[in-house]
Amino acid sequence: MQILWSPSALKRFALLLILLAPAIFAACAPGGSQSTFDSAGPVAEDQKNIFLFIFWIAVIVFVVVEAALIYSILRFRQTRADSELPNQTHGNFKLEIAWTIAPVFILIAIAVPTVTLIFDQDKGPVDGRVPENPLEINAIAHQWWFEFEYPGQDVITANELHIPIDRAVRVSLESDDVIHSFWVPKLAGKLDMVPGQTNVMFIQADSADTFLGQCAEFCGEAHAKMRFRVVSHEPDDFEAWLDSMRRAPAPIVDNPAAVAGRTVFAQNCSSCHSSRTYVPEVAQAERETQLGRQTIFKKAVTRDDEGIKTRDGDIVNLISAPNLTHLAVRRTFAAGIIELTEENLIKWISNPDDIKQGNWMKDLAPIYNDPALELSGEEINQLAAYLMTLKPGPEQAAAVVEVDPVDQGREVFLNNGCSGCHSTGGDRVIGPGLSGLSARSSADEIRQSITDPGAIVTTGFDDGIMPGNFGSVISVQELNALIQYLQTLE
Ligand code: HEC
Ligand code: HEC
Ligand SMILES: [Cu+2]
Repeated sequence: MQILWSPSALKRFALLLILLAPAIFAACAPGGSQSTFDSAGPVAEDQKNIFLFIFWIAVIVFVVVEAALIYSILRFRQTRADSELPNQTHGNFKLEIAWTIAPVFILIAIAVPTVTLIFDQDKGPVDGRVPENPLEINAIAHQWWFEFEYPGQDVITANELHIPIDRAVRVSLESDDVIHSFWVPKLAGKLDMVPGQTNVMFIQADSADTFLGQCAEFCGEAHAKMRFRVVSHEPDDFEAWLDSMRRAPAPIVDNPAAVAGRTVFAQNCSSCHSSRTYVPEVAQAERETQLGRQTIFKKAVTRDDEGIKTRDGDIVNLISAPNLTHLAVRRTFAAGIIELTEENLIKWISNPDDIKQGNWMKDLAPIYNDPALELSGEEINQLAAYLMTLKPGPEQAAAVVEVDPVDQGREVFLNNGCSGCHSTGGDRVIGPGLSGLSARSSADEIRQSITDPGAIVTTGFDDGIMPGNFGSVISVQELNALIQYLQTLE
């Protein structure tokens, strides 16, 4: 210690601090993309103003106190002529009253506008006025990504929140696992996302722009890589975005890799990732589907060479996961940390840990734990090619082109993970091979096998393996097409 804090070491330390100061203060630069000083909406603006008000009061207090201190040090310092202690006084009634009362007034001056603003912002984003037509959003935090639901609109997305400008957005914050925090510095201060409790906050954007947001509460290994984007649009563009999210992707043409990738996806990815919430019924069932996945995940207790397991030793291979509907129109993925390109998707699927250490996909997806299921390089390329086709197709009007129901049925079969358990030939996979189905079952029996699999259980197979929710996630029209397709399997 002696050596470390010698006067010359102290001097060097001070010099180091001075040299580092610009780097430290750079964090306060108003131009930063997450700077609270560069507010972009009324909520953040009011919060910034109250901060600046308190800041300037603090500056005045600082200057007054330091000035008194420096004055006293200089004016009353000991000189050579002083050989005795100065007059000792105990207490100065007037001074003591003054420095007790002054802080009380300062605190009142700070508390009144602060508390008023807290109550005001609870009601609405502008002057405490209750907004007439706020946009309702549910934001649900997961380890380590964000789910965004537009209640009543049948739209759900992940990691990219789209909002209209100049309109109040009422965000209900929830969490599916641990405590997270929702923070878009340019739009509003942060608020915790707590499991089992809904916190509500308003945001509002002044201009069409993209704002960076992030989780601001330590929530586990990949917390630092849990980000999101808020994209604000002119009102018409926002409605167009909502509509586009409800349109099916265009059929894949002239892209054999993507067609193959769709089957690989159905077999290896669709258990955790929804990709069809453009169908209203699927969107309405999505939250429940996610909670179902999460229920399985919450049974996880141990980990060994084979993977993560329940108390009974069953492998856990499900968890709520980002909705990939129209993934290809997003700018980033893996919760806002990497640009969305085909190359980066290949990197992600090859080893998600290379991009985001700690993510649950790597730990739980069977393709990384069961050597028999490992994907080939070609399959990974096909998956990426397929994911890049996931974007809204042409407007409904243009899409009224007649589709062959058998073709549509084949799509429904591939898109719903049926092919993960059923071959279209005679082979038994997890469920029976479906060739010759029409010879053994009527259309109504097939319908019942799909919508209520427990009702008639095929001999030689266990009940309760085929998911029971297809009746709610496949629309009536799609179901008819699916049955027509299954009847063609010879
Ligand atoms: C066990 C469940 C599970 C399976 C199976 C699974 N994933 Fe994931 N996936 C996740 C989770 C959880 C995340 C979120 C990771 C994060 O950001 O922390 C994710 C993230 C992603 C993302 C980024 C999405 C976004 O919005 O940021 C893509 C793309 C993706 N997975 C593709 C796939 C593909 C392709 C497959 C099949 C080969 C697959 N996943 C299989 C759980 C799974
Ligand atoms: C997780 C695996 C799994 C998935 C996914 C799955 N099934 Fe099944 N399916 C089974 C099992 C197991 C059986 C046999 C037990 C039974 O009848 O419930 C079965 C039975 C059937 C039968 C009756 C077969 C017969 O020979 O009589 C039909 C038809 C069927 N499934 C269609 C579908 C369709 C269509 C889908 C996709 C929408 C689908 N299944 C998704 C596992 C699955
Ligand atoms: Cu978090």
